[in-house]
Amino acid sequence: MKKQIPKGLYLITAENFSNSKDNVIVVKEMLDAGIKILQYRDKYKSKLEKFKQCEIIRKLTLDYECLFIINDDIDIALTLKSDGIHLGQNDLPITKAREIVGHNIIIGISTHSPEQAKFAVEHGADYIGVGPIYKTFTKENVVDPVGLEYLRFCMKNIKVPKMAIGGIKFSNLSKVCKYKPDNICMVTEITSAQDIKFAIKKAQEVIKND
Ligand code: TZP
Ligand code: MG
Repeated sequence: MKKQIPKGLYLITAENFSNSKDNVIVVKEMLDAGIKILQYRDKYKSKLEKFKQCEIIRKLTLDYECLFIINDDIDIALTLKSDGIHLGQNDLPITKAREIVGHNIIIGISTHSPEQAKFAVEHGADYIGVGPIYKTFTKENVVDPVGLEYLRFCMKNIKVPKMAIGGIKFSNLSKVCKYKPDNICMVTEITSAQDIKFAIKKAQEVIKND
């Protein structure tokens, strides 16, 4: 069965911005802090290296009851029975991805415009990424920031859960929270924190109270 998407902080791995720690170490710290939705994302490793990390993370996320989404690699997702996959605008079209993964797996789609958001939902996306809200240096070849206006549009017009992403830091978190997205994604603000557990608790407090 397709799992429910928990609201709140949505975290993504970024080994290049993790103070020389590997993704597995960082994920353990995130899980210990109580995160409930995690995406494995790594643009630099070989398939085998990604598979090995995901294999460990799949076990950990089951133990901690954390939803596990894999970016890009549908084959790894199917092999390890992740809860979902996340695709961008230049990946396999959502309808083709759905044919492969079936209906018990969550598909999240990154969107950057009202047209892309509507298209994703009409073609069966279970949630959409909305961003980048602000400028980000985490992702290569990223599109220009879409700003909070696009988040406002999605909150008003798009039915599936919305995940705000891109350049979200403690300095602007409250501002984004005001729009009440279902999920808020902070990548490097968390992965590069000296104390990941503390950073997660702090973010969760802001999200809960705003
Ligand atoms: N997709 C859109 S922006 C982004 C991704 C994966 C990176 C966001 O990273 P950060 O460090 O929170 O700006
Ligand atoms: Mg992709």
